[in-house]
Amino acid sequence: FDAEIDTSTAPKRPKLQERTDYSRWRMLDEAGRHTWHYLEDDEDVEEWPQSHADKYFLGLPLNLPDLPPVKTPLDSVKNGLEFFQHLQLPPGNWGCEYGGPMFLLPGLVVTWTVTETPIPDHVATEMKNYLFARANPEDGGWGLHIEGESTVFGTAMNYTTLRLLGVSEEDERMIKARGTLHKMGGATRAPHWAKFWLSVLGVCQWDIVNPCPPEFWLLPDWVPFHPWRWWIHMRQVFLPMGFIWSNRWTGKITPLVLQLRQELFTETYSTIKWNANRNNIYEKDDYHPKTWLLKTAFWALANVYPYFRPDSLKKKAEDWAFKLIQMEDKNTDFSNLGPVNGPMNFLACYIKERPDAYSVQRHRERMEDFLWVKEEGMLMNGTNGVQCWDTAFLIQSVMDADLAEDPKWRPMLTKALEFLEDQQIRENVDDQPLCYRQQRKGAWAFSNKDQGYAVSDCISEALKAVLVLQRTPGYPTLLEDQRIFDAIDTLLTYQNESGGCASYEPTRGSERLEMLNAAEVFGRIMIEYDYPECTTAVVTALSLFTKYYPDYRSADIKAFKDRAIGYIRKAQYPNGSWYGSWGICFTYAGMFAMESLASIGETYENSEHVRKGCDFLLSKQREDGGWSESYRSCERAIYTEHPSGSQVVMTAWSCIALLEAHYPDRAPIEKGLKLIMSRQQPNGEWLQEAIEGVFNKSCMISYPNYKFVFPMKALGIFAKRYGDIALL
Ligand code: LAN
Repeated sequence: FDAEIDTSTAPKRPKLQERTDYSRWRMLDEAGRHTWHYLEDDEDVEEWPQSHADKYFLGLPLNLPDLPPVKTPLDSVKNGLEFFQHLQLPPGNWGCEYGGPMFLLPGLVVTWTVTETPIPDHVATEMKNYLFARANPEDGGWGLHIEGESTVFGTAMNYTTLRLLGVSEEDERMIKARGTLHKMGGATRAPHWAKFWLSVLGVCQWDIVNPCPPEFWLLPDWVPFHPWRWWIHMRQVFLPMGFIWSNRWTGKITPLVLQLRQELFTETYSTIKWNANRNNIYEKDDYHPKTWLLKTAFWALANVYPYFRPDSLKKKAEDWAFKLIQMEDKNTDFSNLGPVNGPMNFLACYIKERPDAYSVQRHRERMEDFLWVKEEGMLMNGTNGVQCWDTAFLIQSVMDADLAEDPKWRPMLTKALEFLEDQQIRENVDDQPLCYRQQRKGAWAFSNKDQGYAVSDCISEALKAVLVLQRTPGYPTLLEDQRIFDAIDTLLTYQNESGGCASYEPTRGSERLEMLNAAEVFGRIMIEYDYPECTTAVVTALSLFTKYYPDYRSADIKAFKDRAIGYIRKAQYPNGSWYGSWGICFTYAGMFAMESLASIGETYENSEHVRKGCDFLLSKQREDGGWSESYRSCERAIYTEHPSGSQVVMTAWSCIALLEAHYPDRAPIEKGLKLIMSRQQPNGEWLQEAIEGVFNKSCMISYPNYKFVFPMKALGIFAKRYGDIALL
């Protein structure tokens, strides 16, 4: 391989330290764009002091005073707010780490490496620390997410990442991880995405990657499996992946790449049969085994199609795919939909345009938006933040506690309202039909408007917050009626035939497309599905809207709600529960379901569905008054307790559900709230417990602000309903 080796221009590898100096990290929030900065210069440190939020995120002591002891639910909410207000960021929003998935950093670090982007020492140091902190203690490997057992995906990719960051192969932790990887069969048994990244890096050869031809994008739109019909996360990853795959592009083969070829496999590199390993996958990585149809299609695409693939067609497909990549870049100002397609689009631009092109530079800058520093080190977030989502919930919690009119919280809430005002998406994207985007005018995204992807429930939650808060005495009307109507118009485009709502778009393809799910590690990802949480959030928002604007599109809204409620009833399991797809799991969906049913007047007294829902939740309440649900619930679709006992967040969700249901006996609710209150710290905070969120059934993701917003919401609703009576 000597001829291929190129050491001349390879970027110098970062110098790793044990730790960085945590008093030098700062998080900058520019209108909801979060980036972390390491101040090497002492003068900068003085000029830009660390905020409470910085310290909190970094796990440094805040030294906030103890607050008066709590007796009543509102005492507890007030103490919670007292603490949480310190974490509000200058534009008015809240921030948090959004970690969990363990497959994101590798894509970024491989992209940085092959695009010869220098990795600052402090970044490499803290990424290394995070990855080691999150290695599984027993075997030193990594799983798909932070709570998962070791897989080839997690272990091969994070091992490679650490090597690219400058860790020696002789480090004891690396020896252990390598042993685990080899025990699982080595990187030839990795799933598709890992094979893709390792081929980009030059550690695997492209023949090991199942085909992802960009020609799919040239199919006429009526074709039932055209990518425009796929779930947006799948098609937006498939897009740059197809472009890069078609180019069979590989970075420079450096000595480190050659070393990795020795480290990642159980066989000698030169004897590996790349073709033959395309479908080789370690059992634990194979959450969604490929269907015979997909395997046959792959076989034909790999063995037959190349003989019929004229260069002109290849070029046409690549060009069109690149145009679509450019539209995505333009529409998001290079933020991109998420942390998987972000680095891939970056690489596609690097391949197609000059390394010093604007697109490459801007992508390089945008990578920072995904990074986060916490006490364990630096990680890559699942999105470019949780800004709009968490801010909307915080506003709702304060309103539910009837504290919005208290002058004490007015400045905080006014800022939060200003943030949501600023983040409302005002226009549809350019070339909307051409790049298959959904209407978004008037909507909110989950993170910020730069990313700009509307989501049904993100619109709903933000809208609820804005609607009520700006009608509360003492608050400005920042969104005039037309802007509210824009949000409603967009929201009303989200309904499926079934009456349910999905996430980013109404469902565009058949469930049979799941037969083409090639990602292996995730289930049910190919199309949009109806989600109880999304549907219920939309219903609640529409109900609230009609209270304020009874005349606007009232017939459409009524029809929408009737059909949505039909879906919600149908989606209830025979045992009375609803399956949650984005939070863990039945307690999360139960809360949304009860809220939405309450919003149309259905409560324990008059609804069989609500009664069954309450009975289900009550059957899961624990001795200590709390609820505890493990992420295993999501994988198994059966309520599963978390081994570490009651959890504040799930207890709050269940209490909110029972309160919304007007469950007649307040004793179990009081018991739950007592548990929540007893877990509150003297300074008003709640501590992090088990992970709260999930996606694609198998991958967990953290929502650290849930431990604030939902307990406060539950306590607030209780106080409003029963009075602020002493519970402790
Ligand atoms: C999210 C985060 C937010 C979440 C809610 C708004 C909570 C949900 O109700 C609707 C779906 C949505 C928007 C959602 C979809 C999938 C995301 C974007 C994520 C779980 C965060 C990370 C995940 C994304 C797919 C991660 C990248 C992985 C791939 C498989 C591409």
